[in-house]
Amino acid sequence: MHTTETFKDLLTDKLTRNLGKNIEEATDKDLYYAIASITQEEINENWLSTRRRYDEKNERQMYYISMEFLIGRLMESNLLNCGLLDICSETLRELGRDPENVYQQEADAGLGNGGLGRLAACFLDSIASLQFAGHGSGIRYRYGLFEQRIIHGNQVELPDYWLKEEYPWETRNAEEALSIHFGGEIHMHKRVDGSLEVTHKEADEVHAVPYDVPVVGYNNQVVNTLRLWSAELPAETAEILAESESKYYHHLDHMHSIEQISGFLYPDDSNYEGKELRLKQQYFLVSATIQNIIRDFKRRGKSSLKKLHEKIAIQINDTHPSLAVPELMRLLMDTEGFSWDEAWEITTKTIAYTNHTTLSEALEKWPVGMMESLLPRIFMIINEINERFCLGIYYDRPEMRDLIPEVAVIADDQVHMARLAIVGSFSVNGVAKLHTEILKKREMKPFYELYPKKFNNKTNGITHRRWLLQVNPKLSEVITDAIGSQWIAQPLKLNGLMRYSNDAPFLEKISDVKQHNKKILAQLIKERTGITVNEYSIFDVQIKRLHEYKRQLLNIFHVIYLYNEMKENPKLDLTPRTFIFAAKAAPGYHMAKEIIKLIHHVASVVNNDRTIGDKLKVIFLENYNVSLAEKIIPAAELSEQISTAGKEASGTGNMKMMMNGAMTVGTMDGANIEIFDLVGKENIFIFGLNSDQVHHHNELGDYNANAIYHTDDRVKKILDQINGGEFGSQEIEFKDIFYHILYHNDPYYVLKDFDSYIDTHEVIERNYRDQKTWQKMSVANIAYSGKFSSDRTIHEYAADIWKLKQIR
Ligand code: 26V
Repeated sequence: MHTTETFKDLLTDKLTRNLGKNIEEATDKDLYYAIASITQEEINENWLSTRRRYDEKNERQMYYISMEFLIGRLMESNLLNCGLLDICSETLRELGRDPENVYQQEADAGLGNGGLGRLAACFLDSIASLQFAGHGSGIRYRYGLFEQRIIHGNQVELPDYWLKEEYPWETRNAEEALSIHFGGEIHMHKRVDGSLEVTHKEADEVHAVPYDVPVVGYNNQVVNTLRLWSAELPAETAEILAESESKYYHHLDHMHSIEQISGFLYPDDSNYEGKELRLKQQYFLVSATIQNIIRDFKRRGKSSLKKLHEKIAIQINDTHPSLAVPELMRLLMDTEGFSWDEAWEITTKTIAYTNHTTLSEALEKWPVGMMESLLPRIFMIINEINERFCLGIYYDRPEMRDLIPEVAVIADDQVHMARLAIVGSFSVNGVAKLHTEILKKREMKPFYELYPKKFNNKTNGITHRRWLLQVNPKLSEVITDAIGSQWIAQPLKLNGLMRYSNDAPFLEKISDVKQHNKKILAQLIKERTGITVNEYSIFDVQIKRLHEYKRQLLNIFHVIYLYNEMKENPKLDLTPRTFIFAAKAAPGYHMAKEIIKLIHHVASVVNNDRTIGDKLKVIFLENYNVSLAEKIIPAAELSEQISTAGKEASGTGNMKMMMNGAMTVGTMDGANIEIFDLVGKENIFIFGLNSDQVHHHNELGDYNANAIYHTDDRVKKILDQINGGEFGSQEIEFKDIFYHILYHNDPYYVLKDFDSYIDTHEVIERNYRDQKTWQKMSVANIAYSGKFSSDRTIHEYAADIWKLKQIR
């Protein structure tokens, strides 16, 4: 156990030995690297012993393959999980340094777009904290998700070169590099025993070099691994190319094109584009991971590969890594000598698939021609999978013959990746109850009929260690003072807080913490935007990627509505509100960028109107990422989860804000439904169409946005203001939004839900005025949030899909 004295000694020692500096001379960056090095030393011992333990006991292991791991900063969570966070922060304060400033020296690892990537990061934390043998496998992108700047209301994207300075948490393991092959020709040769020998000629070779990042369990000495692969030119290729000068430029060219493979993260999570580089990335990740799994399995030397599925489970995060199916087949057949049937049995007992969206725009399909020339052997195998699958239906399920074109893995000259993932796996799961039901009853209906047992639900979760304990230490303390610290290991115990829902001093404490967090956020807003917000106003928060279906537009319409009301009736007794937005738009997503611009222009009108004062403020915080979320969430009072019902698979921001005592205003969508089921209708604000209603309107085509425009004066006024340049100027107008709503018939039902949304916000306002009631609601939300710890989710995956035991 450390004291601030012993920790200070450690720091002094590190600084002298590594930098030749003393503590007084050390910059925040020096301190950051010194603390990282101290932490890494703590971690290394456990890392080694964890690996040894898994090998010796031949423990069953799980590999989570994901194109995204949105891990954010690691220093605080590593310190927390090693039991050093408090002592480290205290030491820094004793030295007259602000721990925040030191921890902020770390680059925020933005290796993901949003929910899907952050979920993968939360899962790794829970897997290690619950002592499961599970690892992550991803890509070490040199550029993470772009940095967002707003210039005159327009989003501008800057490259995120997060590896500019040394990243202290990674270890390069070049000796474990693997070769990946692209292009070339496949030659088949029949051996004397009748088996096929497959050789791959003239292929381009790429090296996959692993960089390992430790995943530290909470207080339990477990350290798992997140292995991130980097694409490099193989040394031998470099030598050949270096032979002559004429080849030198060719060499550089070739090297650049190879390094592109792990060059950047694709930033568009709303619209799938069939870009060859993205396909290369996917195969690169999958091939490196599967080769690595087989190598590890053999190195352990405990059982035959025929039993791979008894020792290994592979979870694929969405369809992005679904080439794992043909790649595992390829390796088992071409290198390990298994027959098709043997290989298929092993593969389909090893791989499990999670679906994260039903939006058709995001469904991955690769042109047959591209797949065939880039991955000739993989394409042959997919073809064979498809033929056997279609024949199977034809003969075994004749009643489904008509459906073959709808379910075929290869159809209309494209490879349908979700179909490949379903056919090639033993488990298909959705990420919230409603989402899984929609998969079974609608989107994947024929597959559900074919394989009812494969389908299952795993409602998402978030790590309460980062999203409560770490980001909201004051709230954590109040909770622990009331119910003890057991909730940290068993988050369901948070429900013990219900005993205090009528305890006035306790409610007071909860509200003091929120006020404190709001004050801190208000300071950050002031620093970053120059705007002073009323610390006692309602902090109404919508933070997530910008998508039409998430309906940031509905939120800003509410703002405009309130503004109009105030202008009409300046004496209106409105409870002051601060609307807080943060969102990145995909660089090529025009409508999303228009909505960001509209939010800014409405903000500038509202914020600068003296008659409004601090009754209404609209804040847009730039460059939403994990670190910014960590600052906003503890201060949130209202959590906007207002997607068109049926569109948001789960949502996880909803869980984070609930856990920090915010109330949800939301539709019956994704995990909102499960929040509703837990807290009851008196502790959540639900509005709008439900998913069945949305579905029926879509089916019948009976929705008429134009009719609402002509009958609801409030709506007409808002749309006309937008169209008429009221927010903006002659040059800046929002005609596209106007036309989109009226001439494309408002595909996300913004106008349809407007009335109910406005009414609900009036209810919210009345509730907020009764602070006692509001605080009680807040406590209920915290108390029931334990279900949304990713520990619960991981227990379910481990029991139902991965069949992992906790290692004691
Ligand atoms: C799709 C694509 C398409 C091609 C290019 C890059 C890219 C990157 C990501 C995606 C996936 C979009 C799906 C997604 O992020 N789903 C979200 O998953 C969360 C975790 O399960 C869930 O909470 C959100 O509701 C869901 O939208």
